[in-house]
Amino acid sequence: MADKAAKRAKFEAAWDRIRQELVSGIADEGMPKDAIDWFGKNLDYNVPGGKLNRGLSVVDTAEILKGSTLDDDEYYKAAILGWGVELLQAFFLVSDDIMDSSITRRGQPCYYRAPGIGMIAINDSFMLEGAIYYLLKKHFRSTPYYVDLLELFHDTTYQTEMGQLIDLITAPEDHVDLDKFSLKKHSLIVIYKTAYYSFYLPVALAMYMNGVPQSYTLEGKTVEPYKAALSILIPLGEYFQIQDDFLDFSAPPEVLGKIGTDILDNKCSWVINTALAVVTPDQRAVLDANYGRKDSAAEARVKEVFEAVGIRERYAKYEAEVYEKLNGLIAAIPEGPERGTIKREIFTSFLEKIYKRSK
Ligand code: DMA
Ligand code: MG
Ligand code: MG
Ligand code: MG
Repeated sequence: MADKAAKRAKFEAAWDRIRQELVSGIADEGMPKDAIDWFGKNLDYNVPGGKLNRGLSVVDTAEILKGSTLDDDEYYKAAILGWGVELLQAFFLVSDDIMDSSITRRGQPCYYRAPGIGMIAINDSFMLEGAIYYLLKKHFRSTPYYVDLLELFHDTTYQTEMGQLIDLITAPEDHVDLDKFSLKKHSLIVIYKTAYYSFYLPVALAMYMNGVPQSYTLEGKTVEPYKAALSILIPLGEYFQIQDDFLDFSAPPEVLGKIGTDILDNKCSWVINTALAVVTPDQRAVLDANYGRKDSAAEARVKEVFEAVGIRERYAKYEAEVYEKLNGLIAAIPEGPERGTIKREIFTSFLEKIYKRSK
């Protein structure tokens, strides 16, 4: 398999072609030049600049399932699905940054804060979502799995929106009540807002594209491959969002590409929940008085408590344990040499993309 940089370059080259198709698509609708240019800038600002873990996982999974290199047509199809996930991610991030009052993303101002954009970002986020269905119709309408792709994108989008809803209403701006938080609540939030679209979606898309059926028999046992995939990818996604929460508190913004806002935003993050479980009454009083206040001095006092209870060591311990646990779950997946069946490498390849990440 090609090395990481070459894979990324190939996937990015497919984006140039997809971008061209999308821009031509709105030109064909008769949109004026200023609208076509605006849409092109929306795509350029929001779609290509991320880590591309989600998009690349579609291509990687498609290749693992096929068992050999994808031909040009297969590669482009997988890349369209991969960039579809990246478009969905861009749609969520543009709106998430408005709702979270975030400042920077991918090392530049959040889109709604870029010059001349403002609340037009809301409609631009909808157009990023619409672009997915334009591409699916154009390239997959005549395939037997078109409806599966549509349903998967729709269902996953709805699940993510439910997750964003519970994330936001658990973090009211005007009323801090740390008693409302728990690791159980956190788990529900992150499974819905992150795990389905970031982990299950890319793998399931590649499975549909490769004709993986709903069930098959392996060594006399019935396997339900989409359910088996979900049973690994949901805990994997939970781990990924716990990393996101920890990095929000701990990572230098110039490495992370974004300035953390979870403490100011009163978010029910892994960090606050882990601290709440071990604080002294005095530390708890500091958290009650300072968490979720739109004030950087209050934020600094919260961070001091996080350091004092050893959040960094607790996170390192969590990461080591969850890595073991996930590898155990992956090892238990039934696997055979047959084509059209799932392989453990799909999941190890995804896990290795995120293990010990620093951004
Ligand atoms: C991420 O939640 C979830 C979605 C659907 C974007 P978040 O606000 O923690 O993400 P980030 O830290 O990237 O703003
Ligand atoms: Mg956010
Ligand atoms: Mg958010
Ligand atoms: Mg975050």
